[in-house]
Amino acid sequence: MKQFLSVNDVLDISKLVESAKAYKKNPFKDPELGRNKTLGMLFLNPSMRTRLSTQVAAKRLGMEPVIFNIDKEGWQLEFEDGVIMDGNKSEHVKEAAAVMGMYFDIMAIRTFPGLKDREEDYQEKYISQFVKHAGVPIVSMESATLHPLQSLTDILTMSENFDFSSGRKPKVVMTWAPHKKALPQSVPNSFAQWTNAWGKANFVITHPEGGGYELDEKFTAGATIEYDQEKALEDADFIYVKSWSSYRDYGKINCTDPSWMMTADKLENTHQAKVMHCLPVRRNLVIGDNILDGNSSLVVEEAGNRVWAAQAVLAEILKNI
Ligand code: AN0
Ligand code: CP
Repeated sequence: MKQFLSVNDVLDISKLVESAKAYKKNPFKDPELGRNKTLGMLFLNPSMRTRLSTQVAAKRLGMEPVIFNIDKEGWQLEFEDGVIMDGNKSEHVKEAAAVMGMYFDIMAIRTFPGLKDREEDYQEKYISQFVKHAGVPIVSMESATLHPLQSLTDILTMSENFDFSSGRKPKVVMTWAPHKKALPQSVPNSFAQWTNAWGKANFVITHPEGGGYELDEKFTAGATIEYDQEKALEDADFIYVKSWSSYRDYGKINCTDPSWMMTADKLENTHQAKVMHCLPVRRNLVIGDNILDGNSSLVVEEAGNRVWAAQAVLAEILKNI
């Protein structure tokens, strides 16, 4: 693997999942793979899980991770081409990325969307400039439109929690939930893209009708869209809860209806569905206490799996440099 920006960089999803499972069984089996290699981890936005799990994964492969909170500790970067830099931006990404590429063997980057200009966000203006100018493999730690380390983790978590030998496909339902803040579409886009590419589930997406919550079909094509949440959840094996801002009416919060919150009573007509969420989650706004404190929730186990997904991805890239 030469980079990890989306599922399209993965040759064989099942193999990558198996590799993650092998690291889960034996975290220290490849201590030499990353020896004398440095991972630069750049944060333009906050993170807990991605930062810590990727750092732990890198160390277990013998790599040295270096963290740079560029949003707080670095010079403000200019990303526009051909501008006169007489404002508050001190350095252009062309130099900054090229210089960091001199220091690191692999670079991992977190950069959220602005949620103002859809075209700009969906062109992945920020991460793509690092890909262009850094000259080293780039790993997405959540970009403007995708979060592949999260999605690989989610596929791993589902594959561990379903008996595929039954011959039945799991029903996976991704349901929208309300939120106070306008959130990126990255996690749901990416979950849809990976679940479709994985091909081992019957995949349904449910969100309010009206308000433009339909996601980019580039990622969702193949999934069934069902606007009635109750109907969507029938016979579900996995319920993937996520809040996102409107895609069609870009970046807007057009629905705050609390009846979309995921609560324990909604599990009644499911196949004892397991509930997933990427975290951080706002309790009793997105998911109720009666799920998060009960045994249908997979959220902590899921977050724990982030380490193995990151280790599998870094290992694949290390084998190629
Ligand atoms: C972010 C999001 O929805 O993309 C990060 C999730 C991993 N969530 C929040 O900002 C709450
Ligand atoms: N799920 C996830 O990516 O969490 P962080 O934002 O804490 O990294």
